[in-house]
Formats: sequence, C-alpha cells, structure tokens
Amino acid sequence: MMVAVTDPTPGGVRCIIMRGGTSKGAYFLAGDLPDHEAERDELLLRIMGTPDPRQIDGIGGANPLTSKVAVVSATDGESAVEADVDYLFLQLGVDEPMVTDRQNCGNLLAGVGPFAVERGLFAVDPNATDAMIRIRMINTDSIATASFPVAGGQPVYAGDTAISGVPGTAAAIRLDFEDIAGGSCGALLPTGNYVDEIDGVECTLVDNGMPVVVMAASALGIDGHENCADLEANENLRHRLESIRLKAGPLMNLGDVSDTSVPKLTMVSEPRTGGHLNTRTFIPHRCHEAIGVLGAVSVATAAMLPGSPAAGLLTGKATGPPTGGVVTLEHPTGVFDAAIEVVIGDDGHPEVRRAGIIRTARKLMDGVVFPREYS
Ligand code: NQM
Repeated sequence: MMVAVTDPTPGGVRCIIMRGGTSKGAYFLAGDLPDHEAERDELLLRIMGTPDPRQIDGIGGANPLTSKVAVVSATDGESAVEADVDYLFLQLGVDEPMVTDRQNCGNLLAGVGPFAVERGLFAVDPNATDAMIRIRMINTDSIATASFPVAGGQPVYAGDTAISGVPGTAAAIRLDFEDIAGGSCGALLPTGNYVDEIDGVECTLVDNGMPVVVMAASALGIDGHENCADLEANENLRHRLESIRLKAGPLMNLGDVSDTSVPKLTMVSEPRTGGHLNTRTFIPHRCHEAIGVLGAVSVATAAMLPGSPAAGLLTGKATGPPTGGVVTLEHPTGVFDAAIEVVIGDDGHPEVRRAGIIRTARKLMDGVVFPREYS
C-alpha cells in the first residue's frame, strides 16, 4: 500500500553526486538532512528510489555500489581524535528498504575531501596546490587523511591517475588510514586466530577497516577467476557463502548479520595478470565488479598472516612477514594496490603499521534532488 507522507523537503535537498573511486554516491551536508535518524533514512530511501530493483524513481544506480550516501559535517569536537570533518557512510539497499551504518566505505571516502572544500567546510588558501584533510570516519571512529590537488581554493578533479574499473584518468587522491584495525569487530582478528573453520572451509576473519571473511576459492569449489555474472548465477556457491557469513557474524562480534551488509566475503586464488593475489568478493549478496577499498586493505592484511588461506596463495615480492610494501590484488576489472605494513610480534600478534591507497573522484552533479513522495 502506498502511504502519502508529508515531505519535510518540498523544495528538494541540496546534494552533490560524485564518483568516489569505483562507487558513486550522493553527498549531503548533515545540516541539509533531518536530524532524526529514522526520518533521515526514510528520506534517503525516497531519494535513491529504494526499494525497487531498478531504482527508477530515484537517483540510485540499481546496484549496491551506486546506492550509497555520504553525510558530511564540520567535526563536532567531541571525539578524542582530532579531525577537520566528520564523514558518516550509509549503504542503502536496492530492492530491500535497508539503510545501514554498519559498514564504512573507502570509495565514497575519496570524494569527502573535495566535497568538504566545495561546501566550504574546509577552507583552502587560493594559492595552495594541495589540500590535506583529516576525516573522522564515524562508522568506525577512525581517521583517514585525504591529500589531493587544489587550485584557486577549489578541488582539481582532472589528472592523469587511472584506477581499475573507471574509464580514463583523474586527479589522484591519496588516503592514509589510522587505527582502522578492529573498527567494526573490536579487533583486527576478532576470534584471535589466523584461521577458523566454518562449514568445513578455512577462513580468516579479519577487520582492518572492513569485516571480511577471506577464503580460498578452491575451498568453495570454484576457480576464482570466473566473472561476476557466472558467480552470481551459481546458486550453490551463493548458498554456501551466505551460510558461512551468517555463522561468521557472531564470531566476528557483529551479532546477527542477516540484515546487514557485513561481513564481506572474499575468495582468493593465484594471480594471473602480474598481481600478488587474485580476488572475487561478495558484498555480501552481489559480486563486486572490483573490490572495496577497506575490503582490499583487510584482504591484503589477511595475506600477511602466515598459514592463512590468502598467505598460501600470495605470490611475488609481498610474501613473507614481517612485510610491507604494495600488495597488488587482482579483481574482476583489473587490480587494486594497497600499501600496507603488518608486523608480527614475538607473541604472534599482528600489528598494522601502515595502510594507504590511491583513489580518484569526480564531481558529477551539484544541485537539488527531489525525493519521491511515497515510501
Ligand atoms: O571496502 C563496497 C565499495 C565498497 C566498500 C562494499 C568500500 C570499502 O567498493 O572501503 O569501498 O564492499 O560494499 O565502494
């Protein structure tokens, strides 16, 4: 039944649509959205056109990777960590009326610095050529520093950096993470183990910015180089992955995960195109056309843990702890480089010393979005 609601925003809502890395989302100033969480979420669902597999009456792109929202504000000063701006990420469902803050998104994060400059949250000297913004990622209460080019006090989007999964080139945005380990699960390895077994499959349950279950593709009966359409069509695989995910949730301190978008599921296999490790990731019910940013950082971290399914398949220069450098993950549309350093202490506990990546972002639209009237 369609229910008419009183629209709190008859004149529309100010919004910038940006491609952030390999995702696309709607960026809002927190002050332009209702304060009340349930009202805000209901409004966002109408803006995106969710629930509807085509999101035809909203601005969502009919895929989880294009059904995303960034809510940005001046930092509230209440956190123990110093930052310039606060960034809350919201994942919206496509055909399910879901809005969740249970995960972070490193791809939309790439657009947060430029958005903060565009909206005047962060002032840039007109003569400066680079901006460096400390962003508090509210979902995981951790910090990322974004560095990107500016000119005349505004972000520069054009540049010569290419990232897999995005045609052409754009200006590089460097993201350096601090204290992201355990942001959702309370610890880098929530079970304390490098390897756990679920449904007879060896898994590394890891959270270095994103909760991920990392498994060998061969343990799930696949080659690991299949394309996304074939993997999504594999009912048996999807059933097994969901069963593992539902059991991994409580083990990862995430509780019942039946209605959430975490943990993600990454199946790893030997690389074929010059990378260190090949990946296929479910997020968690659709196959990612590439790999998420923090998802990649978590998988690269799992590959540093001796005896883990990922470490056993890692090839090339990144092998062997204590280890650092760039781990190149292959994915369905290219490669993803994660600069990571993990040191294993004498007690066997891994410590993440560094995690950073390069992304690009581009402003696609700056205007006013008009939500549909019915939910
Ligand atoms: O892992 C997709 C994406 C993401 C999340 C997902 C992300 C990250 O590609 O940091 O960026 O895993 O749902 O945008």
